[in-house]
Amino acid sequence: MHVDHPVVMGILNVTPDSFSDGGRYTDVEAAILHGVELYHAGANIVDVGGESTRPGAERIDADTEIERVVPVIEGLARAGVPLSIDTTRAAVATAALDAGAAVINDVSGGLADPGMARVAAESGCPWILMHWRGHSRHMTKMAVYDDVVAEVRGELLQRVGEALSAGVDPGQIILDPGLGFAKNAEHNWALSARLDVFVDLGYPVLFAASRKTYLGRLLAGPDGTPRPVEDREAATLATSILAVAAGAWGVRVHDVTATADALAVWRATGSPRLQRPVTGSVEDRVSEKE
Ligand code: PMM
Repeated sequence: MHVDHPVVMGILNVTPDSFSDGGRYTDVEAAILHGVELYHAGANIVDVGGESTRPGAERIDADTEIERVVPVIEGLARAGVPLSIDTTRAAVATAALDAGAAVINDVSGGLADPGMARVAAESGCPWILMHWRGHSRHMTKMAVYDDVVAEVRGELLQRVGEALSAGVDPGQIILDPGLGFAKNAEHNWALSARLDVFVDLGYPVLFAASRKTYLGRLLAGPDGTPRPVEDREAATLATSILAVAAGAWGVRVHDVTATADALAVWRATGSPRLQRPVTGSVEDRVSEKE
């Protein structure tokens, strides 16, 4: 599958309880319609997920997950929409690939299900390996690091090593630092600031901050109430542009229309090639003008 960089991955959660769009697209027809809308708005890939990964979420069984995602994937594949399957389970990935998905988006980076590496190796499809330390129910207490950037990098490289020894081709691998997964706001900001460390590993990097809790906290009102999910879009766009400017291969977002506009601006500036070092202080420039 070839797509232009940067890739826009549109989020389609067919779950009753995801934090942003949960409950909106549980109806198959409505979900297909929304997936087609995301594609026409500029998504290069639509990411279909049937299990919520919000902090504290309870797990569902594999059959329920398959029942949620397969009819939606079949409908969208028929409409010609390129698809990824957001799952940590090999059985769900297999069913989704059979139904027409082209990419595995595994938030556990292969850790949750030892069968996932074989599915990826046998299918040869792109495999997004996200940094993860445990299922959502337990992940908050796993957010402990001395040096979050170094540790996430090291743990991701371990996942890459395991994938390669299972026969996955390096060309299949996409990395994701996993914002919000066993990470608090401070960890997310540290990772966002050093995306170059992940880009330098040589694999495409996916950045997925869209509407996440740490943006809500950053934009909290004077009484400390986090900004509601639906009012985090401007902040999301800022994170997306910073990520692609730092070399990210793609962004995973809810609002594809707004993201496509922001990326058009980024492309029009020719960034980052037009950047040049700043010489002299602002004061010097002002006095030059006088
Ligand atoms: N986050 C969520 C779900 N899937 N996949 C990847 N690769 N990276 C992420 O950070 C990620 C993901 C949770 O957010 P959602 O409820 O908006 O889907």
